[in-house]
Amino acid sequence: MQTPNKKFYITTPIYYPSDKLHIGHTYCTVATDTMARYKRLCGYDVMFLTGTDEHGQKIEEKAKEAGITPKEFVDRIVTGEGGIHDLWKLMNISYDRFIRTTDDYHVKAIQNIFKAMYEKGDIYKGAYEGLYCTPCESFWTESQLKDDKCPDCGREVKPAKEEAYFFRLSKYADRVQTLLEDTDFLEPRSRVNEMVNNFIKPGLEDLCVSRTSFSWGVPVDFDEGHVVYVWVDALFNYTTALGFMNDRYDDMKDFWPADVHFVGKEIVRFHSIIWPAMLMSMEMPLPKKVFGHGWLLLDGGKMSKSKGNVVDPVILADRYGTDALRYFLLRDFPFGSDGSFANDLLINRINVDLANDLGNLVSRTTAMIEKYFDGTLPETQVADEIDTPLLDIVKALPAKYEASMESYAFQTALADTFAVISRANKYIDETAPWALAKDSANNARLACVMYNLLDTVRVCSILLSPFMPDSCEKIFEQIGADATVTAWDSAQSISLLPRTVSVKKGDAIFPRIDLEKELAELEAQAEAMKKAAMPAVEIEPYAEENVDFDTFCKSDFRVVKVKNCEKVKKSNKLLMFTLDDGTDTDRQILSGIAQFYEPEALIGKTLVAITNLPPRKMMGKESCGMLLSATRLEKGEEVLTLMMLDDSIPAGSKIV
Ligand code: ME8
Repeated sequence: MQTPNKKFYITTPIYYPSDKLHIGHTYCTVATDTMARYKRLCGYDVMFLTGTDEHGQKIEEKAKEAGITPKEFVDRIVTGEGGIHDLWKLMNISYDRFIRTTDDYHVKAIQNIFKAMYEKGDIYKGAYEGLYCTPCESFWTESQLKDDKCPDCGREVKPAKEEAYFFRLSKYADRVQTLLEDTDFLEPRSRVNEMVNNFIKPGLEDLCVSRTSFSWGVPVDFDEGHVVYVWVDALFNYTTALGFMNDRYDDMKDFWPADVHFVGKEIVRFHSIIWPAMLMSMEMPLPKKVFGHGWLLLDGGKMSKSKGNVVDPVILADRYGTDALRYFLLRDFPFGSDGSFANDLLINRINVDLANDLGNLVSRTTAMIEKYFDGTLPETQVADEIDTPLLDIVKALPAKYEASMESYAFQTALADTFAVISRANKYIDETAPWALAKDSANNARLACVMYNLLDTVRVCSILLSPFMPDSCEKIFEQIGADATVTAWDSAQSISLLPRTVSVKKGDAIFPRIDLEKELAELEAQAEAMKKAAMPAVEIEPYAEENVDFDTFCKSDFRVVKVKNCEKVKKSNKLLMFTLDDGTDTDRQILSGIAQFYEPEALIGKTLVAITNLPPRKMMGKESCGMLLSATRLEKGEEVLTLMMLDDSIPAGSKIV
């Protein structure tokens, strides 16, 4: 049923413009776009918001490294060539509004919001002492750390102390817990237990909501030197973009509360605990739902630019088409769970579903109608009972599809639709049009078969259009379906195409891909990207003097295992290693690498040592050998990486 004038407000997270976006970011935005398009198709007046989260220490530091201002830095990534705006254009993202947290109206609104919570007494001044993760802009308590590292990103945390403002998160703990446990505010349901057990039950502490250690943020306008915590700044974007506490827009009454926020699983905590608590403080209605989707993994881990394991959506969309990529993302991975990305999955999916099943159905049907009927079907058509199974599943499809879409089960909606497409291909085999065409007495029957195929394609393409908007338009054109038979309501009925419909066979909509060739090319490209991501190294001059072979052979290189490693007291540089060198006696080596490694992180590692150097005393301790490492200059600074070997190599093995 069309639902005229009903509003639907959906958001993506606002992305950090600290690097180029990768396929993981694209995944979330494509899902949101598909949902927005589906709702528009159903007759809703949709507001689809996306944007960028431009403040914080990470951006400030990156801009400094690049030698430009933070604003110049984010402008490059957001609006510059190949930036976020370009990516969303390429991916056909139909957002209605794009917010940048550096937009004036947003900055002013955040100041107003911060002051309102302060005046209410929900924000107060105190001092913060804790462990800070700079990339995540998050303070952690000792007990929240995972293996002494940030529980979100696994990186080092640093002790930090600052005078700061706090939000009384603890005051809202009970209400938030009830919200999570007693309503379906947060989905999938499995995320509720995680939030309640890991964060709420252990005790919600008040949240530090201002920073003084950097300045790239929204200034607290009543206390110079403080900037608003980036997550307060970021979360309220969902309301400031509608005009909350500012004059730029006036859409709060129409679109707030949001129908759904789509967010990745690692930011569910911010959206399902901190966000509702702050809205409660502001006495505002809560969003109807937060949906925490899974991650796209690569080689078993989360994609990250710093690890050099990202997949570039631009390369894939350029090679295989935007729609094919959009389809793959939502067809292969269940939205609420993690999924592993791989190029062969993408290519096989395109070949099997799009080129073979859908593409072939359209091209075979239109080609046959051109061949047998010069492109236009005759009025007289004869039905047969063999048509019934196909027509029955076409009729049943929209309700199933709708149920899946309403529960964000994109994968199921697509699987069901493609089951009908496969059924239609089977119907071609069952009805054998080429046999019917041999005798003109069968013309009316043949026309009916062709008509049923076209109409099946029409219904399926309506349902696929939120996923693959451009391709479905092309299909509509080829099968002669104009706007009067491609709206949402038209998907609910079969046989809506005019009986004497004319088709226009066009180019293949989804060309088949040569799997082997493409995989090789993609791999070569990924290698090149990895290389390009490597930091530029200043090569030290090579030694001019040769060493004779016998002298070289005297050096005794051995595999050693780190049994213990600790800092040498009163030394900034030295780490003291206790090593298993395969003999019964531990070997002690001192190494001036404390600035590059935390000693605990090295325990258990397999390293390489030269063992026949004369023992030497450093800071009163004896060192028997030297550990080998790779050293180089990066941006003028010395960087060092210890040579580490596969742990399966036993200690004492000689290296020759
Ligand atoms: O978190 N697979 O920004 P962000 C799936 N600025 N999703 C992924 C992904 C992957 N491999 N990598 C990233 C932020 N994402 C904040 C949001 S909202 C008020 C502030 C998703 O650029 C990630 O899960 O780091 C998150 O939902 C989104 O991309 C933005 O990540």
